[in-house]
This record gives sequence, C-alpha cells and structure tokens, in this order.
Amino acid sequence: MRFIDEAVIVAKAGNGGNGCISFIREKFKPAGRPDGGDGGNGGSIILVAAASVATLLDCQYRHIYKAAHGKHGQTATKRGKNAEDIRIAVPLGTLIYDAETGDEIGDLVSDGQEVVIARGGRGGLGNAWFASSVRQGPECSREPGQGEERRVRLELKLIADVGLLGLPNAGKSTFIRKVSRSRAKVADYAFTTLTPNLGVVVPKSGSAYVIADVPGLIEGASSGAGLGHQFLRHIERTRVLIHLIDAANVVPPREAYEIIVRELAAYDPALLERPRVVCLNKCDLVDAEWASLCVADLKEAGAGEIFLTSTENGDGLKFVLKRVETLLGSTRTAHDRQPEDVETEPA
Ligand SMILES: Nc1nc2c(ncn2[C@@H]2O[C@H](COP(=O)(O)OP(=O)(O)OP(=O)(O)O)[C@@H](O)[C@H]2O)c(=O)[nH]1
Ligand SMILES: [Mg+2]
Repeated sequence: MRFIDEAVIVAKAGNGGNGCISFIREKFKPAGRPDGGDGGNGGSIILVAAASVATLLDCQYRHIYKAAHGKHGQTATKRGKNAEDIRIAVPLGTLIYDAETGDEIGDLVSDGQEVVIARGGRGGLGNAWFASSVRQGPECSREPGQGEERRVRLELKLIADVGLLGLPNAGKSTFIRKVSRSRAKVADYAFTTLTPNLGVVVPKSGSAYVIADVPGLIEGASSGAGLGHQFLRHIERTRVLIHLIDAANVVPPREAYEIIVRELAAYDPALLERPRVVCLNKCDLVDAEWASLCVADLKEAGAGEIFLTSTENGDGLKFVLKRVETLLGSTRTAHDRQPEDVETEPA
C-alpha cells in the first residue's frame, strides 16, 4: 500500500484566440472601416483547495490537464469566446512546487483558496484596435498569447493541531481511537499504520482540535529509513506533539525517547522547540517500581514532565489531553494569530 501524498502533474493552459482582420463592406464605399474582433482568452489551470478531498489520489491517476484555446475573433467586432478554466480540487494542506525549478508556487490551506498554475494566453486584438486617423485600413492584429505549460509537484502536508510521535507499536493508533472517533487500525506489529489518520477531539469545554496519528518513526527516519521521512513533514505542521513511549518494550524508554528526539533534530531542529507532551505508555503492563525508574531515567534525559498512561484502558489520557489543550491555547497566539486578535496600542 502506498500513501498518495505526492503527485506531479502537467498543466497546459490554452492559447488565446487570434484577433480578426476584417473590414466592413459598405455599399458604394471602396474600403470599409476595420472591424476585426478580438480573440477569446485561453483557459487556465487552477488548483482549488477543497475540504471534501482527502488525498492527491486523483492527480496520480490523471496527470495531464489541458485547457481549451480561446475562440478566434470575428467580423463586426465580435469577440471570440473565452475558453473554460479547468479547476482541480486538492486537499487542504497541499503545497505546490514548480517541478523543474523546485520553487514554491503556493500553499493551499483554506477551503476554496485557489492558485493558478498555468495561465491561459490572452486573446489577440482584432484590427479594429489599430485604426487611426492616418492608418484607416490596418491589415494587422495583435498576436494572441500562448498558454503557459508547467510541470508542478504537489505535496500534501496534513493540517493537524497535534501530532502523535513514537516508535512503531508505541500505541499511537490506540491513543487516537480512544480520544476521537477515528477508527485507525491497531495491531501487535510494527508499521501497522501506513498512512496518517486524523481524529477530531471534542473537549467538554473549549474548541475541538485535530490529532494526527502517523506511522511509527525509527532510527534514521529523518534520512529516509522506514516510513518516517515522508511523515515527518506532516508532523512539521502541528502545534503540539505527543510523544508515546512503550514502557514494556525491549527498547528501554530512555533510548526510545532519545531516538525520536535525534530524528526530530536531524529533520528540523526547530521541531525540538515545539511543545511536547511525553507519555510513558502501556503502564498497565509494568509495575509501579519500573514505571518510576523509567520516569527518573526520562527526566534525566531531559523529557520534562512525564504522564503515565495506558492507551489500552484509557488511564491518564484525560490529564494528557488537558495538558495538550492548555498548550494549544498558549500556542494559538504565537502561531495563528488572526488579524482581529492583534491588540492595538491605546491611542
Ligand atoms: N497492554 C497495552 N497494550 C497496548 C496499549 N496501547 C497499545 N497497545 C497494544 O500495542 C499494540 C500496538 O498498538 P498500536 O496502537 O497499533 O501502535 P502504533 O504506535 O499505532 O503502531 P504502528 O502503527 O505500527 O506505529 C496493539 O496490539 C495494541 O493493542 C496499552 O496501553 N497497553
Ligand atoms: Mg499505528
């Protein structure tokens, strides 16, 4: 199974229609006025962010998009018809890059937002525009514009408020199932999760937020090992991270913690600044003595406050969510301040 979160498409906009060269034929007049109409504009290719679309799958199946040319201008200054634009719906969180240069063309984050990736050519001007007092019968028109052609690479970055981090099998999918209505698959083997799952948490008070469960990270994920690398970029967009550590795994909790921290640092050191909630999970499988040893060890490694949880039976999760909600509240000001939130200086 492959997670479709990248696609390359070729967008070919339509050319403008030709401007017309024609003259009014009037009885008893040797040469009539120029009356050639303009050509219509070629169709553009436009990407539109749509909340109803979840993946870039459609763009994988169909990767050439071609818009029609504008119609030619006609006599009697009749303008040629503009060609229809082609609109391609893509999920929220789609980043658009020029496939040749790698330049970022756009970032679609809100429903209905649009980016033109290949602009249609403008219609040519008819000869009616070129008449002047000295040039009464121009035999010229303006050449129509060519439609742009561009190869673009689309990349989907999920937009979630909270990201779940951990080695494979740490209990991330069990976590998201417990706290949201997500039906992420849970199983007792590594890499059960191959594609990210999103779940909405609706707290008793305060606003709902989205959690992303991504495939487990392993040593070397930042340079492409396992499934990690492509999913670290989903994590990049979250505001708070929950790091789950399996207390009963053969990998000691401190090592499990450090592996992930190293991968975050290697991928993007700024990720280490992101507020993180560390949970020692599967505490139902270990005794209190082991749990407190692990906590001491994790603290020594710099993990800060540690929550003891069991995603299986729900123990400790409400405290984790409470902490997450507090952090989301405090990061809002830093990350997505709305213009209306900005306080103005008193006059
Ligand atoms: N006893 C116990 N088992 C748990 C707990 N959380 C998860 N499990 C079990 O651990 C296994 C892995 O859980 P998942 O939720 O699939 O783990 P994951 O982190 O999503 O794993 P990947 O998707 O492979 O990265 C499953 O068999 C779960 O039932 C827990 O708190 N206690
Ligand atoms: Mg999973």
